[in-house]
Amino acid sequence: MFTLGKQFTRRAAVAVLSASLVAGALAGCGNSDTGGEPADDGKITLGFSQVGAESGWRTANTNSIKEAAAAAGIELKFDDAQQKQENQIKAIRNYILQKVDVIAFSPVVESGWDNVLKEAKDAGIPVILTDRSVDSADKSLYKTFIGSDFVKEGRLSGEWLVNEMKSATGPVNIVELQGTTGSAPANDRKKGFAEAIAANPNLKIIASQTGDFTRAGGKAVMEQFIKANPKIDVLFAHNDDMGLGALEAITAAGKVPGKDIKIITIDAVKDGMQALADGKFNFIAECSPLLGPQLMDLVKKVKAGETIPQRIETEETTFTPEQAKAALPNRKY
Ligand code: GYE
Repeated sequence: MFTLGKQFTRRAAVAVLSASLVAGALAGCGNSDTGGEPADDGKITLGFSQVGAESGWRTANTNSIKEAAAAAGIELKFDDAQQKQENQIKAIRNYILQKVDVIAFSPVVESGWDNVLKEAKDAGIPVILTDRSVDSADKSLYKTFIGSDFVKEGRLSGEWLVNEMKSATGPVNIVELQGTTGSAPANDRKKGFAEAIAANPNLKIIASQTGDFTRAGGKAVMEQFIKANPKIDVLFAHNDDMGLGALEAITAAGKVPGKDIKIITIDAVKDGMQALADGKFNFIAECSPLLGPQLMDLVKKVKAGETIPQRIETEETTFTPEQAKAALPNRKY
């Protein structure tokens, strides 16, 4: 049995005791008296559990977090969970044991977080969700969720397609490359897209499978889709990387991406934007990975005991090939 509570009480007591000894010593050296409160050197330690390194989006997100922490003077403990929930839970438990000031993480899947979030809450460590959310009913288990509206991204993708195909007479066969099974972006993008095309019965999703948000996954699944379905008109990929992997499968099958098969993706990382500017992709709904500066700001506010909104939504746009051409020279990631 894991006796977290007792262990923490004892450790906390030791920490307070040693902190007040330090404070006392400092007071003796002429520093102002802290009135018995533990000395606070103002340093903030953030424990961050990252999903993995599955995509260009994720690399940009990791860089943004590391750079922003350094710029804000926040000590960052960083762990890459390699797309495994068990690794994230382990990392979070370690951060609790290390008594970091704040924990932030991007949950690989939506479900199964209640226990570890309760452990953090019981230890008095605030948690911030970044990028992806959890389906916990108890919203007091975390301070805020900062990230995109994934349903909207799926909906914008579907709306573009409805307009693009408005004069199509026959059936339009769509294949879908889903993100990581059980992840918020995969669930929500699928939902938003399906809702947007629902009123057009000629737009039909004929196959839908996960490519795990990776290039290799996108390529392998697209190969199967092409083998099994002689007529594919549209690919909807839940991220750029899967779309980029699928490009290889499409070209190898002797088809022209962007023409024989129209391609819609989400993210708008540099390689995706290049494919769009080159006419290999047709449309991208943006999802911004640059969450670092806002996250550090929230960490400071949470540490200072300020109230913050329960939900902070990232601002984003969409891109056509022309817009991608214009944006590419300034694209940082
Ligand atoms: O779209 C994908 C990444 O959670 C929004 O994860 C993120 C998604 C992003 O692997 O490329």
